[in-house]
Amino acid sequence: MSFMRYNAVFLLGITTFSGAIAFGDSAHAAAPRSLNAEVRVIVKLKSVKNSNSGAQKIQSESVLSKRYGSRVSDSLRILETTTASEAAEALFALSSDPTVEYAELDQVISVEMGRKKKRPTTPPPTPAPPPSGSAVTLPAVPNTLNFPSDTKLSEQWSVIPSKFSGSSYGINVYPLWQRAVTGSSNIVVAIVDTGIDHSHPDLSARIFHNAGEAGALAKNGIDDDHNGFVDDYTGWRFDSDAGDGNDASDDHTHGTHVSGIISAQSNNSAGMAGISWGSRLLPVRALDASGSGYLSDAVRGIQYATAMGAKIINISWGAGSSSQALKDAIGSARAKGILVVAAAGNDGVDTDVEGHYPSALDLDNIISVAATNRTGYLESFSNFGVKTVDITAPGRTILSTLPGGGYGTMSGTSMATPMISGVAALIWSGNPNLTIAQVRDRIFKCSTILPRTTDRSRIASGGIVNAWNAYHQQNCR
Ligand SMILES: [Ca+2]
Ligand SMILES: [Ca+2]
Ligand SMILES: [Ca+2]
Repeated sequence: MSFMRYNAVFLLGITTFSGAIAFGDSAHAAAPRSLNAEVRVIVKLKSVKNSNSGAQKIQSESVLSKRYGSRVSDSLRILETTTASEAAEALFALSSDPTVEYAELDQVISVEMGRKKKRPTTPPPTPAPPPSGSAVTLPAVPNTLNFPSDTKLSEQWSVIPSKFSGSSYGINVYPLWQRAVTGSSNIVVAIVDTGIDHSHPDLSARIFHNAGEAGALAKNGIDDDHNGFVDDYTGWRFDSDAGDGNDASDDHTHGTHVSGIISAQSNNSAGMAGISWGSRLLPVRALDASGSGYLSDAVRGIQYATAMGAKIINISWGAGSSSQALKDAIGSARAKGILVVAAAGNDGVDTDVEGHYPSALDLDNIISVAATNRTGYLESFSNFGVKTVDITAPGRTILSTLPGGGYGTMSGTSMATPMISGVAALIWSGNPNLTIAQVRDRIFKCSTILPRTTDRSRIASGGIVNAWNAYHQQNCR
């Protein structure tokens, strides 16, 4: 067992707030909870048909609970001990138990929100520099940004044409919007994060609701669709500490910010524009108001998103230790054709050498994402790795939604990751039969080449995501 080391998992955003933000101070000032993952052991039992002993068949649930911990999902149990040494003893014993497939320590996951800065002033639109890298010719547009009609569009450097942003290294999604490629409601993107402010005016119409718990069924205290979750009409909160529940709202900031980047309501004369504003967001809360939670809760969140029919799962956090439970959950998502987009991390390190998970897991349904800035350079905070980091996307001074109806900018691989989720949602909206491999190929091979050779040597695809190219499979390598 190599899971004894304490490892924090961090949400990968660095916040800079702007505009009127209506959430309470406690939301982002709360001290991390005193979660103690060192006393929690994640236990996976062998399935009965694979168990040589068949021991599970003859053991009652009460016996199983006592020995292996309480069942928290179809495949996982959590054995809670009282001290770290007890947990270590339990791990040792479980490692030779023929009924156990594996056991590992749980991990604490917590938000990393440092480097707060003053509100940046929005630069006035400037003439674009000569195009470099991208061979796509933007269509002629009026010299004012009047489509989509969102009032903060001019602050979104990564999605507007270079003539307005002054950068040739945005994601080139604007010409798709002009041709009415704006995403399909059939594509559900699960946000496994701190929750979503589902009443935000730029998000409320974009939330996926469970039809099996609709109307009067949403509050009747009954699991009407028999999926194991009572009244999960608007997502689910996985919280081993405070208790699970059907309130997946966001009293931090991070999950709401990630969500807006993907599919904030657009062309509604208000706020911002999301990349794939026709697609829908499934709120899966696994981190709380202090930005802390257990990895096992996030694993359960991934299992839930898989069961609820998500096509894409956005993971803007990471762990320092590998986890078989995490790998299993993403492997099960793969079997259902689900793409997982994962942040490469904000440590400024090579994750080929220093592990970061799930971004560096060896699964072909994971796209790991580094962060670039408006000059197309890899950000100094961004992790990299020519084997473990696939692609880059803008992750510096990104405007998006915040709880309470607000907007603000954040920087981090957390913000670059939903750029890829949004572009993948657009690709699938117009090409629903593409496989994960085909979508990955388009995103990697049809990307804008990173302008610096040093950056190209650190990223597998060597590129910045280019939505137009990927959607049309043009200008590919
Ligand atoms: Ca239910
Ligand atoms: Ca119900
Ligand atoms: Ca809007």
